[in-house]
Amino acid sequence: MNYTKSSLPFALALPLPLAAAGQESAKPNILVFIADDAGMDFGCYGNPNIRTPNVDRLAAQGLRFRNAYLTSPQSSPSRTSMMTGRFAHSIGTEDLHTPLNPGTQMIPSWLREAGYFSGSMLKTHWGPEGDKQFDRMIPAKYEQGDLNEEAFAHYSTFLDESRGKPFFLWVGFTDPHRPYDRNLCPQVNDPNSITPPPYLADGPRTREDLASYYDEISRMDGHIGRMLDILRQKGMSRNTLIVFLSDNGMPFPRCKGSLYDSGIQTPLIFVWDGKIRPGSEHSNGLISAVDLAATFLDLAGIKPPQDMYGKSFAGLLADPSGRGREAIFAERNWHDTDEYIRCVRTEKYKLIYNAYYHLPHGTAADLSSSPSWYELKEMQRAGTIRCDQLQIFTAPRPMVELYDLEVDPYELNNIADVEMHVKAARQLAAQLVQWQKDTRDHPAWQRRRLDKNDRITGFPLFSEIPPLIPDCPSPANPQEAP
Ligand SMILES: [Ca+2]
Repeated sequence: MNYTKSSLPFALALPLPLAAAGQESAKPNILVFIADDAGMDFGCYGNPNIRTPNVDRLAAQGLRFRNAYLTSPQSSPSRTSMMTGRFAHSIGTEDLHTPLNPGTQMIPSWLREAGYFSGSMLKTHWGPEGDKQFDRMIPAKYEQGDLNEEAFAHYSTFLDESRGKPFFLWVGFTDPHRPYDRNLCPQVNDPNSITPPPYLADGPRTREDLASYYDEISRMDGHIGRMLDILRQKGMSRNTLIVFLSDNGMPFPRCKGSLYDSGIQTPLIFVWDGKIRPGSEHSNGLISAVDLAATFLDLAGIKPPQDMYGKSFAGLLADPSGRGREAIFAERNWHDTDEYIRCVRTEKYKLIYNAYYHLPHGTAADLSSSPSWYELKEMQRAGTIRCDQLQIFTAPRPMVELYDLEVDPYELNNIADVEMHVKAARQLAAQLVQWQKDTRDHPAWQRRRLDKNDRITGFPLFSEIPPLIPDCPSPANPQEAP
């Protein structure tokens, strides 16, 4: 266990005594806002061009985690992992769209034992076995590009219904997931003010594509502001822990679906009036989303199950100077294209293992039909594409990638074969293998799914999710791990 004070009951770790909350319940309400495919593009995370006043205000009111990472750059694996405190491959949800298995508990099940009333609205992506663990599935939908009025009314009703009990409410926005329609979303971000990351094209179609993504983030930001106003008007803010994060990186080439930081780093903000110091920041070590479940259970006074991988970081809410994890782990599996990628990340290094190194990087279908993708392909045809931009189209690719994140934050310079880093690479590879053993990861050769889309053209090959093909022929000397 790595988190400072994480073995202590949360109340003992707080500098501000819970008694100060008067007659309020010691168990906080927990309100989670989760974006769908948002990267680090928020004003409070250093993007000077995007308009996110409400999320920025949350950061000013609470604790902003600088180094938080998801366990997968894909929606359903990431969400089921954070909801169960385990890695997706440990619970059989590692391939996109795979529903939770019967009997696998998520956060609301455990919280119910502590007297919580739970609800979920909008995107879930864990399947019916997850849905039924909530007391309420709150009706809400987008109409004409905006969240309908009924959504806010039902949200308000849920809050009223929860009175007398602590609540756990999960709000899964579908912004800024593709497809984008600029006519259906207020255009509040200027394409000309955007600087694309270096691995994308700096052209008009990519800038317009990024502006559409920014606009959907801004729309979600407005919805968050409105929901927080309703919470405040009901006088329920004081004992409510508000959490904001994303489920995977932005829906652009080399981001969502990749294990680069652009795929797995997430904004993570915790706000709790009177308990978390406004404007505080955690940057000492790393945070993994696999620890969210244990943290919420800790705050609710519940001991996490023994087989839960995640550990509580509740102690950091009171003392953000405490140490986070030394290393985080993440995985990428089938997502329109089959993959078996694993990574370990420390503060300095990231080591990535690509089992299918003979193939180009598998890209999610919504990205390989995006204007940003086509603009890169045009540059490739014209011979103007740079090597780092070409990387996702190249095969074979490296089996092992190693990046020095202190000098190469975009992970463009693979130093796996640079002698001065070989010792570190070996240590990280050993850590990765141990994690795979500890979490019962399957070997890469054990089973496959067919690709749904061509890896180079993005052309759809199948309309349905191809079947899992278990018991593939094993190699002569099968390795359990890389
Ligand atoms: Ca997503």
